Amino acid sequence: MAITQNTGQESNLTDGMHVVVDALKRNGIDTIYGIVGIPVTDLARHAQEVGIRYIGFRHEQQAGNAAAISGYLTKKPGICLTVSAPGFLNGLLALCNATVNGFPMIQISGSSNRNIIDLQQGDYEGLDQMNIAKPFCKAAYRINRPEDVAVGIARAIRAAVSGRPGGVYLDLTTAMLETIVDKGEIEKNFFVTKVPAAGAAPSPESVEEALTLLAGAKRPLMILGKGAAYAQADGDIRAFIEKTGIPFLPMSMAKGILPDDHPQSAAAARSLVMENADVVMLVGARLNWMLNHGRGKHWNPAGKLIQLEIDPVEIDSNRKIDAPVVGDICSSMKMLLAGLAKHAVKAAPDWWTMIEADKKKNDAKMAEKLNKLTSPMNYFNALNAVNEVLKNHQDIYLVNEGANTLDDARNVIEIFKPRHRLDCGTWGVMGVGLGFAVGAAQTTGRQVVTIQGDSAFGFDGMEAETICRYKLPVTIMVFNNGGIYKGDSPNLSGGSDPSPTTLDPNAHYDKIIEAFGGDSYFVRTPDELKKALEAGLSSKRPTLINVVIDPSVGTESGHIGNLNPKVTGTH
Ligand code: ADP
Ligand code: TZD
Ligand code: MG
Repeated sequence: MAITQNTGQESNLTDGMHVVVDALKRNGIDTIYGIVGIPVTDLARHAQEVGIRYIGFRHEQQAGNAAAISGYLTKKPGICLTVSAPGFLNGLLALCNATVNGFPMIQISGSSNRNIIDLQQGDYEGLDQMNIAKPFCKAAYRINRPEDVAVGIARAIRAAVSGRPGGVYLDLTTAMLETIVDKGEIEKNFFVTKVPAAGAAPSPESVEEALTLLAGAKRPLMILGKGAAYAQADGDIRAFIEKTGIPFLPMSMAKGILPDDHPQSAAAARSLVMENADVVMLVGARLNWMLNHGRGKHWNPAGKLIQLEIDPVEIDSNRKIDAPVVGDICSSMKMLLAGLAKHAVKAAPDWWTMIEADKKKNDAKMAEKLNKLTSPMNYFNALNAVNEVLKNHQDIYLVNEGANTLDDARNVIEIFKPRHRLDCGTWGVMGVGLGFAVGAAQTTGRQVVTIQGDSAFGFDGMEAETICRYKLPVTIMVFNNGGIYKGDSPNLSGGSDPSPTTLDPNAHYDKIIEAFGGDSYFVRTPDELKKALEAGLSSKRPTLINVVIDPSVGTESGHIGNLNPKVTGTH
């Protein structure tokens, strides 16, 4: 397909591809993340031509991750563009991950013509993409005619952002992209989608019931999840917590809705508050595996539950919810806040006495771990160095993936602003790091820091080139302990092959960014780490720091070793 050059002569005719680009632009899409090839190369070119920023990646999964995190940060669907079959499949993991996490994104993929695919006649990069995408996304649509572009894009945007947000697949056939149409005919039926995600209010009765339950509680607790962060109800959530004195626990990506050093954070007394709370209010957090399904360890079986949730089907999914508040958290929090005038909701002083004592004890234990120097470094003294620097840069966005590198950083690195911690999320998936970093840098215009395990970095590390090519202010930290969880596991055969969890502890990941013109550091001590991080942040240049971590200090599977099968047999 040739590039259509602007000849200066107005024609009444256009084609499906131009109609798609114009429709994206008019629907407020300002960025496309993708990889080009047949049949979407010109689509990216023309998007760039009309002022949409196009960011070209090295692997579609990362383009998809960038789109997904941009959707999470903005409540507008991020767009990932892929070529047919293999490119489409490479993007699919990110689309599915977005759906699982509730991030709005649209994967737009070029596809082969239906006549060849449907008769299975063997096309170049031929695959029945829409049917393959369906189980992995929230909705899938195909646009077969240019006159359907406005409707097709409206459907995709609505599906991505309404209700529980998620990933949408949009299939564009080659035939549609090259169909010639009259501009006037297209314009007659063109529209831009309005109010794609209406903030549905909960029923006033459900809000009353929740407040009555909370007012009767002796030991109330609020658990904030990434649905609360996504909703951007930051001010009302904070006001409700501060007015009622209720302790709160943030889930990983909800850190920063209130700053981690807020006096009402119960993060340092997590087990105690979970075990003793008599009423727990979940705000945009599912009772999935991350909360032990609301039962067993750390849950008070006699406790009552309130759940603020947009998806009615989520309620009672794991355990009875005593007071469901189904609606958009923005509306729900406003109504709850207004209801405080009538309901005396207040955390009792003796609840806080218990919490304070536990926090003090646990904080002291943690301080000891953080300040104990070792050589080589362990996760705690290395992360402490990072935290001391980042405390003075509260605007930066943090991306975090790995096992120990993820779990320990979640506990050590303080987050002070909403949506400033982006991580592996609901699936614990590796390979989101640099895609998220690019998406966050592009979407927010701010600096991004990543903390990635050496294994995690292996899944997305080539995007260091993308970061350098677009000159993004990203500082990558690779915590190199020479392995998955640990670098010193034995090969059970006694042979010389590395063990299944072993990677190279002597690897110089820092060299990778040098190939693309970025700045590199190799650090062995907390002081060196601090200096390197400060340098990366002040230069605002793409930077990679290889952080040497003791291969022996990691824990199998980080904090979730209990999820491994309990294998007791022998050969
Ligand atoms: P976490 O992993 O932080 O616990 P989850 O992803 O499990 O969070 O849960 C987030 C929940 O928030 C999902 O069930 C989702 O439907 C819900 N949610 C997302 N956006 C909103 C919103 N605007 N209002 C209410 N609930 C929301
Ligand atoms: N593949 C994918 C896509 N996601 C995964 N989560 C895994 C494999 C399995 N896995 C984990 O759950 S954590 C992890 C893998 C491979 C890497 C842990 O090693 P790391 O971190 O170097 O990133 P630590 O600090 O060594 O624990
Ligand atoms: Mg590792």
